[in-house]
Amino acid sequence: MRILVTILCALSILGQARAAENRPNVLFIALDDLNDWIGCLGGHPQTKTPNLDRLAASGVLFRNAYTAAASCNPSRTAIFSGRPPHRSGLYHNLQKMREVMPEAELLPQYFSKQGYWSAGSGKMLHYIIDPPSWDDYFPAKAKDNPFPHTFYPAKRPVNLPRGGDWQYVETDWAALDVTDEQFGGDWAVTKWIGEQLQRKHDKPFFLACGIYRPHEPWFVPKKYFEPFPLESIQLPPGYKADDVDDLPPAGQRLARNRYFAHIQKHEQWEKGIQAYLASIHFADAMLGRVLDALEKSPQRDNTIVVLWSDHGWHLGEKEHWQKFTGWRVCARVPLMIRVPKGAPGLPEGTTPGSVCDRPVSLVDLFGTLSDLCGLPPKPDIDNRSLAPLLRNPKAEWPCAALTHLDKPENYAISTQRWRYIHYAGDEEELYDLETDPHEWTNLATQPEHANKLAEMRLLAPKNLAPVHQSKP
Ligand SMILES: [Ca+2]
Ligand SMILES: [Ca+2]
Repeated sequence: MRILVTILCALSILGQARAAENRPNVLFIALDDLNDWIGCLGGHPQTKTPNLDRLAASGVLFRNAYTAAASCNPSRTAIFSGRPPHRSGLYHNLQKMREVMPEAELLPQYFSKQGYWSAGSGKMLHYIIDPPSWDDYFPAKAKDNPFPHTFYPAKRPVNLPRGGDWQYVETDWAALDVTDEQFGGDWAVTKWIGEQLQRKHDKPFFLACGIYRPHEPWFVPKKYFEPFPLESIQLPPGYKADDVDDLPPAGQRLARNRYFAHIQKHEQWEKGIQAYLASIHFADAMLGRVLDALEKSPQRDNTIVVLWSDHGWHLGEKEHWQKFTGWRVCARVPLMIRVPKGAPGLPEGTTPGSVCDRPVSLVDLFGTLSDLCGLPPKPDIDNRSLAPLLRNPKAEWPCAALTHLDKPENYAISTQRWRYIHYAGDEEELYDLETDPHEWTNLATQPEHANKLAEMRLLAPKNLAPVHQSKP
């Protein structure tokens, strides 16, 4: 009897191992601070992103994907924990993830426990690795530093003078006289990721590639500046001079941060745009190295590829420079997903060249990947899966996407056509994307839109978690 039980146990373990072996790999790629200035999203006419475009063309491109939060830390924490800010209480960059959610099992650890090898490189969480969540990390899991060595000019700032203590030290731009290899940083990250894709694995992998550009500073090798001569630079298509006049006071305060005025004062608006385009072009080239490595990999036809950015970025739209806002230029993100045939949650795989306009949130990537890979749903999160949209991008989708700003009462809600922004004190904005894709006309105060405004209010999140306070 005991022998029989032992044999059955062994067979069961073997069966589980075999099920894990047949599961698809996941290549999880993040870019940092990338808005819609990529070819296939059409955000800026001069941008050069052949590799983002080829990845989008090979799977499903989401054109109405939104971040759960408009800054790095809460956005990334929501993606990795599957819990949005109004459930976790993590709303802004100064909060420490492990103080807010000490026990949370993050995406890579969840995959690891299900038989995957989980590894990563570069920025995935907010300037930490969180070592217990991973089986391996480059450059050094033990040091909890996600960044390989990166070249920096000796004398700083290079171009944009410091405006004061309020100015982020990395807001600066320059074409560097170095090769990609000498620059290091994302080049080293993508080299290591490429090596992992090429080598043999005895388990399926969850491999996370964090490309840091176009995050500031906008320093990249000079060849990436060359396609964008300064005299040719076009201003952001979403800029309108008197755009903030129809915003409520909270919106106006948020819009007019000091950066854009400072950059204009020093006549560097075009230089900044040029450097952002160059940084995107560089990030795209680094992505190309990863996609090329996957193409040559024995795992090519058994790997799900997901690419996202943690939030968008303003370059003068609404007199704003940076992030932290609820407008579409900041809340909307690139998202593309390619699923190979045979994935448990989508056996037919995705159809190349698909485009989806349904409003989706990055917080659903956790549930989506569990579903696609045939893992059990995680017990303590919503587990909404985007698989129905990956199967049919025009499928009915009764969900709106929620984007939080820095506190519970400040948020934006996105449906396919409408956008609603709410600030503490019940100040509101309403936009119709069908007639106004750049959100130039705030309809919240116009009586003929009162019904739509009331409809959007009904989508507001309930039972908002307070901002989690660290223990003294
Ligand atoms: Ca970011
Ligand atoms: Ca306006």
